[in-house]
Amino acid sequence: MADTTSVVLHSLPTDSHHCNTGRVYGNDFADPDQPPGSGLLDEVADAERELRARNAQDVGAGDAGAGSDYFAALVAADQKIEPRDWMPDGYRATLIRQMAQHAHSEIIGMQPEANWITRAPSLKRKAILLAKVQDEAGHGLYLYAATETLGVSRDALYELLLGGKQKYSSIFNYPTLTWADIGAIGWLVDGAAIVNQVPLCRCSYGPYARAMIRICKEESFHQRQGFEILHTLAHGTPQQKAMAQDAVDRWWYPSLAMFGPPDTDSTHSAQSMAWKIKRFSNDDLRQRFVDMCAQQATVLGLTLPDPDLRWNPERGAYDYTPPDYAELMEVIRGNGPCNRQRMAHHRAAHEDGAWVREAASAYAAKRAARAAAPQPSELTHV
Ligand code: BYC
Repeated sequence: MADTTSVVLHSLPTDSHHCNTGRVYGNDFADPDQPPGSGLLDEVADAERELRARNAQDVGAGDAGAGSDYFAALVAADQKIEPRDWMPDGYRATLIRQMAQHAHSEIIGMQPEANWITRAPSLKRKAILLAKVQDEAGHGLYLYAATETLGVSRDALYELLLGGKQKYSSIFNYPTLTWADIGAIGWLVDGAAIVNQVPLCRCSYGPYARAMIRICKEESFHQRQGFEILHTLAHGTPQQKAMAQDAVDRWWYPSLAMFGPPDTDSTHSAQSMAWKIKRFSNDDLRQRFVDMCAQQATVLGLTLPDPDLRWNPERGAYDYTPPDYAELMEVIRGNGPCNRQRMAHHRAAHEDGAWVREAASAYAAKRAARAAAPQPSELTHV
């Protein structure tokens, strides 16, 4: 392997400890061994170009008679399945499950970060964090809207979440104990999220792929802000550096677990990959994330809490200690450190918001009634 660290360091602005320029970290980081334009954001741009090109060659609405043949042909040709197209029940159910879980994760994911809005260390940090948390709400809304195209209402999805019948990502069941956790979430959690989500820009279901392109562009900013918080702390006082290291130590393994169970235990991967919903397996994406973070940690001046992390020239990847999958399963089952707190908070927020929903419905009904009523000009002609 080339000495990537020196290349990474080389592109850091040497006189700036704010470190918010250059293409060194997060999703703009391209492997120096690869040609320019091979970073994660470049992949998003490629997926967007491909999507537009494919739209231009749209093959038209599915013929109900052709049914499964037409669906299979679309998937094989890397065309997008649209809501109007015939699709197998299992494909629809898988998408609803994954997309709803994804939407719920964005919304529940606002909680651990919102915990620090009132205690952000400066006005600038507060404004950035506010914007980020609002972005997460926006991502949830894009994803709920995309899921609704599959014939399920947002209210129904909310009920499934509140009733514990649908999940959200395990990662949001861990507490944010210090300000450095906001940096670690941005760097590691948003970093893991984007590694997982960039391939979803090429998902076979059109509304999901399109939502993911927009989300990935925004996630890139999220990861940068996390990296920058950690970089600032890691180059601050010894206490600040220790706080940053402690946050990375606590968030590393839960972030690795976000990619799901190992491939051998993944129940949905094979079918989801055959349908081109998922494009890579859980373990392949986890490896990609490890390789990305191992280099970025060096730039931060922090270490990843894995004594066995080392470059393996034969595999062309880092060897690493996998997360504790038994812990992942416990968290998924509802027994993580914050599961109950997150759901209780979400339930209370939902109930508190009832008056907003009622007011919005009353307003919509009033507008509809007004639109249906005869206009004054029509009355004068009678
Ligand atoms: N947490 O067969 P598998 C964000 C479940 S939010 C909980 O491999 P699949 C952000 C899985 O559902 C990012 N459950 O499943 C927001 C399945 O259970 P069921 C969220 C998990 O679907 C705010 C079972 O385990 N990202 O970025 O093929 C602030 C077996 O797994 C988890 C997404 O949602 C987990 N970690 O693959 C900051 C991405 N892992 O349903 C950041 C979209 C597995 O059979 N989702 N399970 O009962 C995916 O890409 C896939 O669903 C997964 C799992 C890779 C997560």
